[in-house]
Amino acid sequence: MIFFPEVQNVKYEGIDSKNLLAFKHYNPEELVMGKPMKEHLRFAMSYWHTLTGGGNDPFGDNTLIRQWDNLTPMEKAKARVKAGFEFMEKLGIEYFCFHDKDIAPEGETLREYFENLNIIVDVIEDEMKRTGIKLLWGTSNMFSHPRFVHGAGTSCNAEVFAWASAQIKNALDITKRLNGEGYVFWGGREGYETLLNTDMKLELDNLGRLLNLAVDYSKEINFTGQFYIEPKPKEPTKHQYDFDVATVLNFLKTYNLQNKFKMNIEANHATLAGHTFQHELRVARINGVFGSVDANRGDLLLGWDTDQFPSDVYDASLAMYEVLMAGGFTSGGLNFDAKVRRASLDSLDLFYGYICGMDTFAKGLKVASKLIEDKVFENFIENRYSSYKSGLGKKIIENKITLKELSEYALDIKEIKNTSGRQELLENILNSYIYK
Ligand code: XLS
Ligand code: NI
Ligand code: NI
Repeated sequence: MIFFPEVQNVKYEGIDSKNLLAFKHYNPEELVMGKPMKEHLRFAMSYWHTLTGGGNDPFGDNTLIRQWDNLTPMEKAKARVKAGFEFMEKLGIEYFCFHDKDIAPEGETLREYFENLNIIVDVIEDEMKRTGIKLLWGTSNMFSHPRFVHGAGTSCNAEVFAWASAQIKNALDITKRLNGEGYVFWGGREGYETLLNTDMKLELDNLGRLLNLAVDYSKEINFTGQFYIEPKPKEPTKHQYDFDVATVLNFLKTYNLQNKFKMNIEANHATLAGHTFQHELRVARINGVFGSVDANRGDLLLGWDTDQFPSDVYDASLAMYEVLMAGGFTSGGLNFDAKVRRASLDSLDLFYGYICGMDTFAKGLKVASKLIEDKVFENFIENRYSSYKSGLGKKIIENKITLKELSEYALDIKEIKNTSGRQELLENILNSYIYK
C-alpha cells in the first residue's frame, strides 16, 4: 500500500527551482568542509509528531486526516510503520526516533503492552533492513498515561517507579535490538506543581537512582549507544527538574552520571527557559556534553512548546555554528521534534514541514561552515581577549598572581581604556554570510 501517492522522491533542485516539493539547499551528497551534507546533518524523523499525533489541543480533538485513521489499534500501528518508512524514503531521511508508546498500543497489562511492542518492532526491523534507515534514538513515554500523574522516577508512589523501570528496561532492549545509536531521557512529568506536597530531595535522588539503574542495565545487555538528557524548563509540570543545560549538568555531577550522558537540546525548550537555542548549545559545547538536537522552533508570542518546524535561517546558522564548533554530530543528529499546525490537515503538509526544516538547516550549515572557514568570530574574539595573552592577563589565567598582587598592580593604573564590542559590525557580517 502507498500512503503518500501525491509525492515522489523529493530531490535537490537548487534555489532557482519553483518546485515546492524539491529541496533548494539540501543537497545530500554535496561536500561541506570535506563531508557530505547528509553526514553533517543526520536528519531524523520524529515518530510521534509525524505518525501518531492527530492535531488535538486542550480545546479540541484530532483534526488531521490520515489514511490509517479508521483501522483497529494494532493494524493502525502497522500501517504507521509502513507510512513512516515510505515518508523517510521519499525525503531521503536516514534516521528516526521514537517512544515505546508511539509505535504500539498499551494492552490491559504491562505484559500485553510489551507483546504488542514486540509485534511492531518486528515490522520496524524488516523495514529498517529493506531501506537501510537507522534508529537515532529510542525513548520511553512515561508521562501520557494517568498512572504517571505524579511523575515516573519522581513519583511519590514506589510502584510507579517500578513500572517506569520496566518500561525503560524494555525500551532499552528494543533500542539495542534495533541498533539504536542513542537513548533519550526527556523529563516528562519529572517535576512539580507545588512544593507544599513535594519532597524535592527525595524526588531528585530517585531520578538520579533511576538513571543509574538504566546505565547499569545498559552494561548488562552491552548497549553501547549514547545516553542523553533533554532539558526543558516547564510543561507539563510547572517546574521541570531538567530545567536547562546548566541545571542538568549540575544534576549529572551530583549523581555521578556526568561521563555517561550528553545533552539532547531542543530549540523550543531553550527559548522556554529564557535562553537562545545557541546559548544552550554553547553551554553544552564548552562543558563537553553536546550530543544531539531536537530541531524545531517556538512562537515569539506564545509561552508554550509549540514544536513548529524550523524556518529561521538566522537561528539555524548559529545553531550549526555551535554544532560544527563542537566537532559535529557523532552519535547524535537533527531530529525534527516538530509538528504541523492543527489546521494543516493533509499529509502533504508533513512534506512541506520537513522540506522547510531540512532546507533551513542545510542553509544554516553552509552559512556556519563559511563563517568558520573565514574565522569571522574566532579572529574577532581572539583579539578581543588579547589582554590575557601576555603580561598581567597571562599571569591571571595561569593562576600565577595573588589578590594582593593584583591590588598592587591596580593601584598604579592611571586610566582604563576599553575598546568597542562592535556588535553591530558583527551582525552586519553575519547577515552578509546569510545573504550569499
Ligand atoms: C517534549 C519533548 C519530547 C522529547 C522526547 O517536549 O520534546 O518530545 O523530545 O520524549
Ligand atoms: Ni524533544
Ligand atoms: Ni518540545
